Amino acid sequence: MATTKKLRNQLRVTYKAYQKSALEYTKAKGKLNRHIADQFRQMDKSNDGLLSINEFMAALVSYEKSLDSKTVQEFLDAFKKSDADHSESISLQEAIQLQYSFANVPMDGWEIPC
Ligand SMILES: [Ca+2]
Repeated sequence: MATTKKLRNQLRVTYKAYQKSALEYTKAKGKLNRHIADQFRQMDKSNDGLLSINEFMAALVSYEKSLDSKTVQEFLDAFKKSDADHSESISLQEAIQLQYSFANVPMDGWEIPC
């Protein structure tokens, strides 16, 4: 019986830590999603909910002042990697998905950040 009580206590303590971590994980996802959504909306000059290659490059050129051919190629590669469905544009979901991929975190579910 002592073992059962000990294991039950261990389960309770671990569950509390799990709940705390789950809450922090949810908050971290929300912060990242909102940040990417804000950046995305600033880059989406046509307000169609998609980033064209022109919008993507224009935004990155404004961030990175010293552009050489290597940097431009890196931007083009980033665009291609972001455009998961090969539609020649990036959706907000694709933009967020890429960040989860870089963070090595699975993207479980999708909701539009507010
Ligand atoms: Ca657009």
